[in-house]
Amino acid sequence: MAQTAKVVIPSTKREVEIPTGLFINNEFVPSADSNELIHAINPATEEAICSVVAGSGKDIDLAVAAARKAFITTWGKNITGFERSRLLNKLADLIERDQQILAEVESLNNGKPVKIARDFDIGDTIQCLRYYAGWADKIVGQTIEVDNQKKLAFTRHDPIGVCGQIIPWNYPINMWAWKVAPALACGCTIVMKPSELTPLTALLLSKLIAEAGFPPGVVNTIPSLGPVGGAALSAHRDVDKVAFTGSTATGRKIMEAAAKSNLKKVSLELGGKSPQLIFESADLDQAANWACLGILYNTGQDCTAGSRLYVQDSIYDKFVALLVQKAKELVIGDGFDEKSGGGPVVSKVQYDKVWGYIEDGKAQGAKLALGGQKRSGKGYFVDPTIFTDIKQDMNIVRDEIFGPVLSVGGFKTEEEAIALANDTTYGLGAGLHSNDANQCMRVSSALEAGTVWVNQYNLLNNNVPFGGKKQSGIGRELGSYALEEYTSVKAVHWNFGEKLE
Ligand code: TXE
Repeated sequence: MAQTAKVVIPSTKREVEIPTGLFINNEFVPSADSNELIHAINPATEEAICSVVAGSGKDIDLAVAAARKAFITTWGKNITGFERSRLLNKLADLIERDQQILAEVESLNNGKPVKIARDFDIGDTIQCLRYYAGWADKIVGQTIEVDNQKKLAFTRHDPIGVCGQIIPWNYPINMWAWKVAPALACGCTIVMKPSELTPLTALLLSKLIAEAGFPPGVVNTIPSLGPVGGAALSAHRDVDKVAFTGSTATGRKIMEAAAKSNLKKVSLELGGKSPQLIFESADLDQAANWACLGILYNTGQDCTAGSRLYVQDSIYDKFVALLVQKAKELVIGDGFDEKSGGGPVVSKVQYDKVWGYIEDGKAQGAKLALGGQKRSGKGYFVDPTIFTDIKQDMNIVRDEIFGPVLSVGGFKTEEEAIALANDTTYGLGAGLHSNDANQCMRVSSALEAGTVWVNQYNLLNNNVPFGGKKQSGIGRELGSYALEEYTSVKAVHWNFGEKLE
């Protein structure tokens, strides 16, 4: 097939040339042994955008070999932190140059509004690359006193090696940056597998990798089906680490494949069923704004989506009315329509999954306070949906839905609120709203989650760690903590005076 596809952006009629091959050694190439294609779909119209090569297990082998060669020749320990920093900054500059085009292609393939992709997803991506560019020349070990007359020990934080990175479709560019930036800063090389649902921007970013001047093989990109390319990477014996964001079910498979192959290091950022608690002292108007952002941002396709909301009984009715009023204001529509605050869900599979849960909620006796009606016409649109009168054992309360569906329940006491919030197998995010500082401290300490938001929700910073407890994951991304995921500590014991008799 052709090595590029010409894609027309619906709003501007701009023609964008998208590479459609596998990216190995800074070149776009066909598959070594397969004719399979991945068909990218616009979820707002259900129309095909273009097709790209679907990599095979053999292609993963070739990409891993390229990454290994780069690791031991041009990258790894053969390049200074200063140079890695320069290249990361250069990449950030190129992404900034192409910010609008990348946002348009992201919107086309994922459905999210262009302005959100541009200002938030890609704005954050540029900052993430620059943040880790800052770290690249500051990755240092320790000198440890052993016997200052005769011996010394020191540590080196070596790059861990070749990293397999498997990312999802909800923030295709952003998840790419969260994985690529710390890995490159630490001196690792990469085989990236984007989601088969949203491969296009990863291919455009790969083009920028070559333009920035990264040596061939440092970053390789293999769009592929999960059970093919993702499974091959997780089971590969020459991959030193696999970093994954996606479902808990797939995370389990990846960890198993890592254990059964070469015990590669694994970091997992998985699903969630995050609670938001609204206490009676809270600023209700603000709390309602944050609660809406918590569940409706990215049409609920967010691993920290605050999908369970518990409200203190004394303010329950008032707060639910406020919440419904605010949630109604969000316009879900085509990502190229300026009025849209949210887009469709990403795929038919996701659409059917979300509607399956809405039907479950109705059948299991939850009360619909908003939404719950399908639209006619094309596109995988789901309007904001709020259920009240929930019970803890309902499917909508227990399972990750990954759509704009909120379950609201009540509580009397702080203890009850904490117990309800922690009653889940997940532990990714949690939020609380209260104007009682002591209560904020007590509750934030008791919530079982990797991230707790107090009087806000869902906002992250590149310099603050992010990750999960319980079945929401292992390891941390962002901040200085992510550097630990991509380095291996070597202790060197040095004898300069002790004689062995
Ligand atoms: O996820 P998968 P799916 C949740 C969300 C969603 C559900 C299913 O609830 O509804 O997962 O989505 C790759 N070995 N999240 O099916 O399968 C796959 O190709 C290795 C939460 O899309 O986890 C893709 O690149 N890799 C989440 C990536 O895994 C495999 C974001 C994610 O897909 C593989 C996305 C395998 N056997 C979904 N099978 C979050 N935490 O933000 C698939 N993959």
